[in-house]
Amino acid sequence: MHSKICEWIEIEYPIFQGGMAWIADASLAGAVSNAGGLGIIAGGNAPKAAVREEIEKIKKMTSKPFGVNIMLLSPYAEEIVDLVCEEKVKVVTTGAGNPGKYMERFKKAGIKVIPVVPSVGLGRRMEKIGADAVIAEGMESGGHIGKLTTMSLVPQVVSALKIPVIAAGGIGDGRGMAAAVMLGAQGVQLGTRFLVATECSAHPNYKEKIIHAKDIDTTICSEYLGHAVRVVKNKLTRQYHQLESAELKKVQPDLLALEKLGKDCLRKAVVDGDSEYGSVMAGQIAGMLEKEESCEEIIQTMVAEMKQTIMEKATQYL
Ligand code: TUI
Repeated sequence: MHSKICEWIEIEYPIFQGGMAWIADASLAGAVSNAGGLGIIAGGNAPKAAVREEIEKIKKMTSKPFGVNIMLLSPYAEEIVDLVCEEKVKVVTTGAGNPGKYMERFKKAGIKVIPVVPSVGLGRRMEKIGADAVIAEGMESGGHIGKLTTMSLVPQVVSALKIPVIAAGGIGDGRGMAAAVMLGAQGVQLGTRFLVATECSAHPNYKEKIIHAKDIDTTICSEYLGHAVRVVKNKLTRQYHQLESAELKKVQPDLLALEKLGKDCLRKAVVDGDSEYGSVMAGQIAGMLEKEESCEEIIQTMVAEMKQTIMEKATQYL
């Protein structure tokens, strides 16, 4: 497959695995890279030593390229920036903020920087300060999301920028990948689909919750606190929305009570397997997923379906 992104990063397929906090470890990222995609280790909210351990593990698993995602809301973001520069990681993706103040350090270390952007404005700023590509992520994604859908965001970012655009959000199979290509994307990033990979170490209850989810089973929480997060509906989200509507009626909202409910909930779901009172982050394509599969199977199926979709569906209009 000849995508600019593949040539630059030296990967076989333009398929990135999203850098999901608590989930994207060396086991998952290494399997994706070995299958010809770009595996990405999540910095998440982890400190430098923990992320360094994952980098050391992945280097033993694969000689292929991999990336590290820096979640910019993390209190450890600064030290993860140091780490990726020290380790000369090939690709860094960033999320949940503007990586502008770190750009010079990334560039000096020879790192390719691919920020996630939820809008054309941030995309333009990123291109101006030297980003190598951007990931345009729609609000169909799991976890922290912006306001636009992939269908609206991707073509607008593609038109506004000269650098390559990777599409993310709502892409769960080869049809979605074909659609992203039609919108002008040079590649795709998948989170939820890789969450149910056999090599993904998330708790079996987490995976089961996603596999059982239907199309309408995700919801958005935390908008009130400024960080919208898409998760699978459960007892926690019902409690959260109840509390949120009660708080909104008060003159002086008790933000702390809301924060308490959100705190530590992702770890509770991923590690402890509490899929009812934990935060089961997943995208809207959760309803498409029916079984666990290896990363190799996921990537091969995606690519075959994408080619078939383009051949069968797109060429009929020629
Ligand atoms: O970052 C993500 N997804 C995430 S991060 C995460 S951990 C978390 N948990 C609770 C609250 C907040 C974070 C779980 N999922 N995706 C990439 C992404 N980046 N989505 C949206 C953005 C984004 C938003 C605003 C990127 C830049 C941005 O810039 C604002 C600015 O400063 O201009």
